[in-house]
Amino acid sequence: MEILNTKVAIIGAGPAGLLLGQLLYKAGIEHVIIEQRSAEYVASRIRAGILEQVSVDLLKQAGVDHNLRKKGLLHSGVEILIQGKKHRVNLSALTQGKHVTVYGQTEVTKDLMQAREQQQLLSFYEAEQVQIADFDSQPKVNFSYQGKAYQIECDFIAGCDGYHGICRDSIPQNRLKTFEKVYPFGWLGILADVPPVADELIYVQSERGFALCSMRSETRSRYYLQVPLTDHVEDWSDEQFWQELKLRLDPESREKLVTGPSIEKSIAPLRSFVTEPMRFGKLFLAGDAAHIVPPTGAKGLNLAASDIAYLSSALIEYYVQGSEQGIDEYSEKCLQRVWKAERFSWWMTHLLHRFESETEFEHKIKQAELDYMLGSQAAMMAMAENYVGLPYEITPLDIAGHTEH
Ligand code: FAS
Ligand code: PHB
Repeated sequence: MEILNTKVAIIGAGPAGLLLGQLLYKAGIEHVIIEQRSAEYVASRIRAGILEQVSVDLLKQAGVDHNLRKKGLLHSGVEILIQGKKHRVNLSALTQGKHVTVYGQTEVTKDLMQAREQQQLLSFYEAEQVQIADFDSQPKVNFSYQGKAYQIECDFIAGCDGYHGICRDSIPQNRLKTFEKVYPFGWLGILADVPPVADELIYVQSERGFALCSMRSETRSRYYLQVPLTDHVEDWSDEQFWQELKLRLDPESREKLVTGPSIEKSIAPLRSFVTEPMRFGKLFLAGDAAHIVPPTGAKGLNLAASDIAYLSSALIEYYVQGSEQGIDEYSEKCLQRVWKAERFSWWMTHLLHRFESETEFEHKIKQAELDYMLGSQAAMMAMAENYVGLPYEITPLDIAGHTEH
């Protein structure tokens, strides 16, 4: 067995793990990333598409925003289509000029991976039998890589291994509490090299179910349909997808919709999930390893970024200033922002999706809530400030203004 020593062992090379690695590198803090999948697989995953301004600022501080500044699309509003009528939510006017940036998680991941490779930082892709131990005293990560056994001894472990990872499951059940809500439907998503149907996103509430018209660029579109959990992606031909989407759109959008062959098509289940706390001795959970939101509010990727903003600042404060304050406050600070995003994502999902179990009274109440929101400056302001992203409790790297690279 080969024994390696480092300060921080990061498990998982998704956006959370890669961004943490990049911020620690910028502060000169030694770390290693251990990832179970191949680099090609990680770089090919298609997921989120919307970045909050605070996430964009963090990627800039990490020094990986070159492509984002060139290719990211600034959006100052979104459309909500209710029973065939479109309503524009002017995000910028409602939030003193804030906006969101359309830039795929796939691109964020590639930018972070490219920076990591250029900086020649240590990453173990296709690691097997990854296990963590002693995270209360002398943290260790054991794994095999290319047939050889490794053990990493470190000061801290960052569990960035997503919802299905091993870090959360390595914590004794009596030390954590989880909260979960599973939704009775999924999102069938399609990616196609066709121009988007509109300049901004369209969130659709229709009698046939939710739909979302999004994009990755001016030539690549991303669409979603609410589908029953019993559906399988092979049940849906491209043609059937486009037909169903048209039935949920307004006449103008239906007319403008450009269809084409899918380059990716998949069904994602929807759940709300939170782990409390997010810190266990010298093990920190971050991103999907700690929480999941239904994608309706475009918060999943952005919550991973805010966890990493807090964790990177806490670790840099520890190594640069010898203070444990950020580490001690990590879990509480993350969870304050996580639960607000959980609420907003649940609320948007509740309002815009069709629930078979809904009574007629509940349906009328939902329509009244939407009607009130779209007619009230105050209610729209509340929706807009959550959608563009709530502020961080700290300015990331305030503490870590100390950068080595
Ligand atoms: P990730 O899951 O991205 O990364 C975890 C990494 O850990 C993976 O690379 C995994 O291979 C690795 N790993 C797992 N187990 C391991 C082990 N034992 N050892 C080593 N490595 C291990 N969010 C949105 O905002 N909008 C969306 O539209 C949206 N769509 C989504 C669609 C799908 C199908 C999924 C699954 C998620 C979607 N999300 C969306 C949420 C998504 O973007 C996440 O919030 C984001 O990927 C979180 O990043 P990480 O926390 O890094 O977790
Ligand atoms: C996406 O483009 O993938 C996307 C955009 C907004 C959402 C969810 C997903 O709310």
